[in-house]
Amino acid sequence: MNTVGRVALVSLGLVLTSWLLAVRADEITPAWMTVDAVKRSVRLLIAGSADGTNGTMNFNGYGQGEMSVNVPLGWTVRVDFENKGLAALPHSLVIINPVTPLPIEGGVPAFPRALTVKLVPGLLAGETDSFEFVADKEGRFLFFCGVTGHGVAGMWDYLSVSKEATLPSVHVTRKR
Ligand SMILES: [Cu+2]
Repeated sequence: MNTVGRVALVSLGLVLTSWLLAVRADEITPAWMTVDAVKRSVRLLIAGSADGTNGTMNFNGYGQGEMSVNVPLGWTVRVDFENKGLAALPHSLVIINPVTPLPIEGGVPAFPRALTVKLVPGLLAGETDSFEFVADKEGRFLFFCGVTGHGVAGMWDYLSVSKEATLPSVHVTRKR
């Protein structure tokens, strides 16, 4: 096969792969999300290391971008984070821009105060922290663990903010 043919095949493969990934994202209504449509606020209970997924480096059992939380523009987002403590690794949470490459540790919050304490050392098993911010700009952001090496190992998921959304929703690419 010539080069043009190969490039065309690879491109087709990429298109098909992204299409399959897109249609595989199922909407779920998790118990860890509470919506107050009157106050335009959403509360997320985010567990670091919720199960064994991705070597326990996950949020609510999802890593490597398997979970996408979608929030309408202008809503208040409250995050109650807990390190569930599987494998006894420390974990933290910060909302960052989807930068390339991902930070080895830490991370610059995309919204003011959108991060837990002990961002790099991480919260220990059983420790909790909360933060709240207004999703006042559109875009695709990441839930990101700031502990050294965790984010690049896949401890991240998506947070999308859009004005098209009328209510918060959660989509996952893998059933648990
Ligand atoms: Cu972590």
